[in-house]
Amino acid sequence: MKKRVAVIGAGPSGLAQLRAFQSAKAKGADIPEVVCFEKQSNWGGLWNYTWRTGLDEYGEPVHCSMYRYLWSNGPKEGLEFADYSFEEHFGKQIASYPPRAVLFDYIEGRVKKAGVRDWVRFSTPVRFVRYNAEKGNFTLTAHDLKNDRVYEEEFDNVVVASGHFSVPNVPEYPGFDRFNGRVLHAHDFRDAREFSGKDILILGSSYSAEDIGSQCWKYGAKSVTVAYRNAPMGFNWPDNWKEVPRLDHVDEDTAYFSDGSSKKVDAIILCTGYKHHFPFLPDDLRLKTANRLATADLYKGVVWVHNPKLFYLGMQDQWFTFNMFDAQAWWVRDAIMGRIAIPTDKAVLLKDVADRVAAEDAGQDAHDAIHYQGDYVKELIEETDYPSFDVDGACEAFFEWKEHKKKDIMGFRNNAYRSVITGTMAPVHHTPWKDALEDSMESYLRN
Ligand code: FAD
Ligand code: NA7
Repeated sequence: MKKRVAVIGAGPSGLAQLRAFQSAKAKGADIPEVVCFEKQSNWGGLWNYTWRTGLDEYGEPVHCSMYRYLWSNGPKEGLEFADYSFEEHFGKQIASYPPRAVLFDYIEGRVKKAGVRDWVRFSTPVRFVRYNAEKGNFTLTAHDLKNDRVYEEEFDNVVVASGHFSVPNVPEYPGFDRFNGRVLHAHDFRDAREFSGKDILILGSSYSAEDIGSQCWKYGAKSVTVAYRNAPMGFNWPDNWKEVPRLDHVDEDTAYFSDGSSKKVDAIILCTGYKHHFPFLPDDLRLKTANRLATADLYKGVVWVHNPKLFYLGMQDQWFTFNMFDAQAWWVRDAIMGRIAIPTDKAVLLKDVADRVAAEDAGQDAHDAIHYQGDYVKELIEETDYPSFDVDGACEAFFEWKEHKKKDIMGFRNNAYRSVITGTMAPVHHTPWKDALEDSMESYLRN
């Protein structure tokens, strides 16, 4: 009997897993039966935008954390698929910071070409996975939402690719319960126009704080105040943008900060990060990790050390995204197909994890972190047939990006970089980001 592999999630990570198996099949390999379970009605993961927030039409938590007008927050040259370039997809080179719809189209293009859509069971959340020690396999419980039918199936391997930027980390500060305006988490933010003309307070000092604040600024917020917990982002912000130390409390209409200052605000947006959350996994299979580059308990960043038949994709904090998920998916495919041997001594797996944690901790700054994750991507692709690409060149694009942000935080997206896959230089976008209020795919591709 053929091995059966379950993939949980059809976002960029899960789709990378499908493409990895399909590419082996295309080369003549006898691949396992692969079944991908996706709780949404379409693929693309976070890139599959919905206006919905809270619960969806079936009462399931909405996965989407993306918003209208979201443009890539890093250069596309850092994430390009090595086996499917932007030029192959769009028929030409495109500018470097594509809006969400453009990246969705690119992600979808590769898997459409691979012809793997019928490997995915849509509108089917996985409810539970348990390991059967006596049989050495897993029983997976899924819910077919359209037919409202819960069923079980057995699998030899399970690959968890359910993402970790969807379940919000929601702190509470004194006074939230009597604040007159709206308090929301970044996960529920959809349209910056809602905050046009408003004074907004943002908590957090990472990507969501930077980008949601920038969106609100771009679409006409009156002022943006960002309260940081540990350190400010420190960019050269516009005049109506201020960074202040941590929030102490709020009353009906005013926020009070730890330095004694205060600001009257209309709305509070919590850009306070996300939780690794796997309600469908029991204690012995469930990853518990901080959002970092070297995750807990994953050998090679993908193999669950406590049961090496279970794999996780994309659980790291991310400089590299799509191409790192590919590197992981190709490696996991080869481990499942017996082309790569996973050490049987658990001490070896644990040491690998400890070494990765120590190597990350030894880094001093973002520059080291980018190199660290680049080296990880290189390590994995060297062990499979994933097309080799200039990972150091991708790191260089990230370094340039960091410099461009330092120079002009509202203008960094006006820069262009060279593809490490095709060697072509991207065009400069036709309109500066801050003026490009209309960001449809048609408009973006009009270069
Ligand atoms: P996800 O995209 O989260 O996909 C996981 C999939 O699993 C989803 O389709 C979900 O429905 C499904 N799923 C979850 N639970 C279940 C279940 N129980 N059963 C079945 N299916 C399930 N990266 C970039 O490279 N550039 C960017 O500009 C960028 N911007 C971002 C902006 C925001 C606001 C966020 C939150 C993230 C951003 N990212 C960006 C990072 C993002 O994490 C990756 O690009 C990518 O989407 C991760 O892919 P994934 O497949 O691991 O997870
Ligand atoms: P991150 O990168 O995990 O950052 C979370 C931020 O939230 C970070 O600045 C934290 O502060 C801050 N935080 C966390 N808890 C609190 C509390 N209790 N009070 C105040 N501030 C808090 O999440 P993002 O959403 O920014 O980014 C996630 C992904 O989305 C990323 O990959 C992007 O591409 C898009 P700290 O810095 O630890 O002091």
